[in-house]
Amino acid sequence: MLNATSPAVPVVNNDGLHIPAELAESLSARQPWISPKFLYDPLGSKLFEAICELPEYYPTRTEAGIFDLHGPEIARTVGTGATLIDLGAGNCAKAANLFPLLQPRQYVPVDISAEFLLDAVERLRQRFRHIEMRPLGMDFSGSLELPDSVREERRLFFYPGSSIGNFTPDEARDFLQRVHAQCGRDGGLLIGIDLAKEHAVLDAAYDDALGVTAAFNLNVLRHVNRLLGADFDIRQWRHRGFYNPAQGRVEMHLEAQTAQQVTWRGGSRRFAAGEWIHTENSYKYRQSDAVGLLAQAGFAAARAWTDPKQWFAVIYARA
Ligand code: AVI
Repeated sequence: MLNATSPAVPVVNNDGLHIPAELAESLSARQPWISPKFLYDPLGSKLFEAICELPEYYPTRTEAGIFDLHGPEIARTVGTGATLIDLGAGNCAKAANLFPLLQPRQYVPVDISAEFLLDAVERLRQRFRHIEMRPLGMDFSGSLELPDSVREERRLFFYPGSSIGNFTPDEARDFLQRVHAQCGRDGGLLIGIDLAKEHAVLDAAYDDALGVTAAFNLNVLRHVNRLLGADFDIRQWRHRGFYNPAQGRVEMHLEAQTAQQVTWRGGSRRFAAGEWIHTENSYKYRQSDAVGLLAQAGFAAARAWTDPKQWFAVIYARA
């Protein structure tokens, strides 16, 4: 079990003392919600890996296609030999695919799921012995203070997969401002953005036939049971995932199948049958709006690459 003193993956900004209070508060709200960061315990991270393999879940494949097609040009644009800071690195596969092109001097994968990250980095170290790797187990959604071990020269932040869509646009701008502040003078950000598209494509991507996304969403209740000492009965809840056109986002919720009382350390709540817990938003952007957001966050000139269907964009924004 990793903890804050683990030498392999220092866990920072992940103050376990505050997590139960944060969860108890969001579950007690008039419209209950659970932060999407709690989707990523070790099993949740594995389920997300499986989602990325699903035929319905196009973002991972589409983004990889953009890198396959435009990789050399992207590398020429962003340059080589940088400190590559991979936000939400997960299994590190996306960054690792780019190592031959980007040739990072130092690789800093950052993820809230520290155990999962450590396993991935151990495997990666065998393959890329010449790259210095400094994994960080860290919840970077609220603050992005990097330790001194992260080189300051030529910081290239990598934020693929359109994880930016899991923030509201206001939160996204604030987050991008924090990234910009950490970039340094000659740094930049290489970011993946899921673009607005046909609603049926989005509905299928977030409610797949095999039920993997349902398992990913329901697993958050198991994680909450552990973190909060709660007694959610997973069988009493159902996954909902769909595009909300009024908000320009996909939403995930969990719907109570029966009326029930859920208890946790220091609190409890009654859920009516049919009541929803909101677990995730995934905003879909127009490319011009995404570029505008980056500009608002302080980034200068941006270059974008997209796929033939214009479903996804990879954008490089210079600090
Ligand atoms: C991590 N993030 C970009 C995913 C998304 O598409 O919003 C998480 C996800 N949720 C359901 N499926 C995938």
